Amino acid sequence: LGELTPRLAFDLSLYVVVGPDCAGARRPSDIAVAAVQGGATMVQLRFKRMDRSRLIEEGREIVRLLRPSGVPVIVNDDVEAAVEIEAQGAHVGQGDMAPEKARKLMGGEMILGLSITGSGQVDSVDEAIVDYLGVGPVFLTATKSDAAAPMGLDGMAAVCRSTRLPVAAIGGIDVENTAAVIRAGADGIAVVSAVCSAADPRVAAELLARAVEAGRRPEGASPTRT
Ligand code: TZP
Ligand code: MG
Repeated sequence: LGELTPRLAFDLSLYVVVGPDCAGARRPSDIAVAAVQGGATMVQLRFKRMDRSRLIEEGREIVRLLRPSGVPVIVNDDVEAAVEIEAQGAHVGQGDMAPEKARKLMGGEMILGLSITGSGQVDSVDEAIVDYLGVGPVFLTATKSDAAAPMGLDGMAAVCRSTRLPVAAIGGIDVENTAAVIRAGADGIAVVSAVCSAADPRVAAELLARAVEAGRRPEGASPTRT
């Protein structure tokens, strides 16, 4: 019967990843709220090295603040924390908890994301268990010190062609290259520094959301007026 529980809806268009590392003097919750005000459609809490009680505390606060927006909050790495803070989902990497185990802990409703760093990892993904793929790094990034080699737009496009799951491209994505990433086949972009290190995270999110839209229009088409 668990398999009949419908998954929560989500939209990968602009997936903003917040962490204490990138927040500077600002609180992760301030950045998360600003990002959503600017048009983020999904928020990930990536609190590497934060002690667990603070993760739970900050996480609960962000879940509470974002609830009225309907934007899902996804917790990186710690599936149990995601359940505990009543986040909408969890995201695991290749070296983290196995998706099968994560799904058992989460139940049928919560959203589960999986990182893909190369096309060889796609075949083994169970599309009934995992809901979306985070694919990258697409470009060189200084944000993740242990990141795999960049796969480039072509590598990312190959992954997109080999899965039916929606793909959020990650790694070195900014307002300049976003449209090309979308044209290459990504359903959305996941960014850390492009929003978290911006002087104004709300404005940064707005510009990125517009760039995603631009990437979805036929090349050369002009934006529709609103
Ligand atoms: N996974 C692959 S690259 C990356 C993660 C978490 C970091 C992306 O950060 P940025 O600042 O958007 O390049
Ligand atoms: Mg991880």
